[in-house]
Amino acid sequence: MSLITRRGLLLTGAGGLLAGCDAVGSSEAGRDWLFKAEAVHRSLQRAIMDRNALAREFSAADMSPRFRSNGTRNPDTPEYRALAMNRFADWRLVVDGLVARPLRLSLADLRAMPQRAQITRHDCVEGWSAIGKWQGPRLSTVLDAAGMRDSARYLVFHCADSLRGGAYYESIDLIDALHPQTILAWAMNDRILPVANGAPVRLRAERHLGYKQAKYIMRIEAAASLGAIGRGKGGYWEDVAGYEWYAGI
Ligand SMILES: Nc1nc2c(c(=O)[nH]1)N[C@H]1C(S)=C(S)[C@@H](COP(=O)(O)O)O[C@H]1N2
Ligand SMILES: [Mo]
Repeated sequence: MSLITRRGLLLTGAGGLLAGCDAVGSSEAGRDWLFKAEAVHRSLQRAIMDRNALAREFSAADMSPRFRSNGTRNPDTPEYRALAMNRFADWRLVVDGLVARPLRLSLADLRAMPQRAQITRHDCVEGWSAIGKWQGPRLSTVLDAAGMRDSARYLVFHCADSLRGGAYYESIDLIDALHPQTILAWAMNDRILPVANGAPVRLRAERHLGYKQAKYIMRIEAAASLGAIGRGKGGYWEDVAGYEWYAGI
């Protein structure tokens, strides 16, 4: 119930405001109303929501025949092209910031860790969903290896691509970072993750909307706050378009 209502709000709210042609969103009063309704929903949802609850998992029969790509389809920088040419053998995932042991992990390192696979539904605020299968180590396994410091509150995902507003990045808090379904996916639908969907590794934080699922991850930074990163709102779309940082579903 809250899920459907919330999603409805996100679509008519954020989408309408962005497009600038939504009847409610285009008037000053309507805008106030939308933001107030949003805030009420957010606090209600937080009050009744178990942050550790699992997102629904589906069976292989439910998988979408095709999982589309959205946003960047190829970072297409000289650095990324060189990495892709070599099938990401030279890529290293940097894990740094507020950690005891900064890491540089290869794809082989990530594949050697205990793996989790999950078939889940991805929901994009632009109005489409797809069910896909994801596999990779849990983010918590990687964070355990790095040893997070007590001062760490957020994990920031720095991506290889840039859109018009600058470099893509995203962030989540520790509850989501340690959630069992939060994984660093290097495989999708039983194949190596394609470039269009975020190769070599993307985040799957299954209790969140699509824009939180950072693709093309180059670096994971443990941070005490988000204010000094990007334009301070915790993510690319949060910074440039006012998307909510907490995009729980
Ligand atoms: N680095 C990066 N991550 C990203 C994006 C992007 O443009 N760049 N788009 C986001 C959005 S809005 C969605 S819906 C999903 C799309 O994932 P897909 O390309 O696998 O469909 O990735 C998210 N993560
Ligand atoms: Mo999206």
